[in-house]
Amino acid sequence: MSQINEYATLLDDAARTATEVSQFDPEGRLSLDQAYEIQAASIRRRVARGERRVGVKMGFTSRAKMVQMGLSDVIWGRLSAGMQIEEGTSVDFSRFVHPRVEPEIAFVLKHSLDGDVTGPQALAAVEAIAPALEIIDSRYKDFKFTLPEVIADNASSSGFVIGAWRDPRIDFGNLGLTLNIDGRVVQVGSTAALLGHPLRSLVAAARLSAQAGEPLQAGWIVMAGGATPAEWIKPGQYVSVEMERLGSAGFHVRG
Ligand code: OOG
Ligand code: MG
Repeated sequence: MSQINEYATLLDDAARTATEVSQFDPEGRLSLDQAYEIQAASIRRRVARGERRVGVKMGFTSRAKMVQMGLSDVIWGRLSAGMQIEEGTSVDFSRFVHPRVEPEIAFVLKHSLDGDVTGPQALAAVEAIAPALEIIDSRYKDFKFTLPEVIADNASSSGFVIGAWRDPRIDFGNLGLTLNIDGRVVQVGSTAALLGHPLRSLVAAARLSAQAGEPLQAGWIVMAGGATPAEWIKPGQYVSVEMERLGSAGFHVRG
């Protein structure tokens, strides 16, 4: 087995069985291309098990996230249907290693988006926008990793929750938001934290996906990235995002 497939299998097994693994590239020697190859191979394993590809997630698109994780390059990962958690439902804590949650904004596309597009072109392809939560769950011990390692690990993606879809003509460039746990506000932020405007995250998603030979498709979801630092979650909690004008989205963590 090639080393790429070996790491892809290691990470896919870790995600599937909610088991942590040791860092395999603590000095960051793998190239970013190799890291994305590992990610692609690990997602191929999910697809081979019957999971449908449903979109893309962006990472480190806010300063808050870059600072929290100590990395400053925008990264991306692949979303599959198995990662989606129905809004308002419960998710089993045992499905995760050491999950964290972060507030995001999600796009769903009505047209494909190929390569270099402008903000207005990207917006014209958006069917709807929604408040969203991402559950990130690094497969690495202690949630510690280098840039190639987190890319290989599908940018820590584990679950996502999407609230009611809204009209994308709402000006979503600077919407206030809170992350709440059991009704307590634990993070405050704005959609402007995402590269200055979340649309820039969609433009970057279009470029990076096309570069990887997998341009954004009609019907796909794009998660724009965490607008605040992520928070640990625990069994028994109710976690929600409340976003100005767009409403809320939440889920329960079952112990
Ligand atoms: C990597 C994933 C980053 C975001 O929204 O910035 C990410 C991590 O923090 O473990 O999903
Ligand atoms: Mg995220």
